[in-house]
Parts: sequence; C-alpha cells; structure tokens
Amino acid sequence: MERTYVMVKPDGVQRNLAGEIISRFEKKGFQLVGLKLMQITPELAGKHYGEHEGKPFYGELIDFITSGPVVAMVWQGQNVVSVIRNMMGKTNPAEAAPGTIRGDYAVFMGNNVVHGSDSPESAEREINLFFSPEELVDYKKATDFWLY
Ligand code: FUP
Repeated sequence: MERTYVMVKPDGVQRNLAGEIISRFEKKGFQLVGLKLMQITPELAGKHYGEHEGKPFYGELIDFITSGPVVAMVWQGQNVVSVIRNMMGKTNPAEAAPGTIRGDYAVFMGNNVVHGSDSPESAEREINLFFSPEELVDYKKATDFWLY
C-alpha cells in the first residue's frame, strides 16, 4: 500500500492546526502509520530540502522549518501521495483553492502550514529520513470495508 510523508510545519503547530490537519486525512479514510512531535535540526532540514540548496529562499526555508516543533507523520492508502497533495492545495497559499488546507489556513508562501511528499520516490526518501522502521506501525482496522 502506498505511503507518504506529511508534516505539520512550525506555523501549523504554533497556530494549533495540527489536530485539524490530522482530522482531515483521517476523515478522508487514510490510515495513520507513524506520528511524532519533533524539533528538526539544521542538518536534517538540509537533507530534507537538499533540492532547494542555492535558491534565494533556501536560508529562510531552513530557518523557518527549524524555528519550532513539527508534527511528522506517515499516512497510508490508495494514491495517498497525490490525494494528500490535492488536499493540501498549491504551494503558494495565495493560489491554493478554498477547501484545501493551504487555501483555508495559509496566506504566505513561506508559511504554508503543511508539507506532503510530491512523489512516491520522494515519500520513500522522506519517510526514511524522519522515521526508523520500528516507529512505523503495521495494523489492521477493525472494519476496513470502506477504508482504503
Ligand atoms: P511543496 O512540495 O509544495 O512543499 O513545495 P516545494 O518543495 O517547491 O517548496 C518547499 C517549500 O519552500 C515551500 F513549502 C515553501 C518554500 N518556497 C518558498 O518559500 N519560495 C519558493 O519560491 C518556493 C518554495
């Protein structure tokens, strides 16, 4: 089953949006298989955002993502990578559609409350970066008829 790495960014945690964001993915029908509150180190931030190194916004991006705790998660389900990307909305909150997380809760490009892997390959890399295998829980739902 497909998995993706999702995190509530420091602005989302500070604004008490973690529960709301988790709730959206739960209600959608996806399965939570990993969850922790953590402080990202500059080293981990550099690995996570390696593709952006050298870009003008890189310094601010690293400062922001290390500015306070994040809620790191792994979600599982059918097409979970692309469906969660759609539920988050466009990277720039000004362009994110109402009804999406960023469309409903964010205003600025840098502070867009949530991250989700952009492909199954990125998801694999990011899950391994943030979680050890023992931290991911494999379990069955009691009634999984309508869950994915
Ligand atoms: P996303 O995959 O939606 O998280 O977006 P990117 O990987 O392209 O960018 C990562 C983060 O860098 C974004 F969440 C916000 C920030 N960013 C900027 O601040 N300015 C930019 O021009 C592009 C991205």
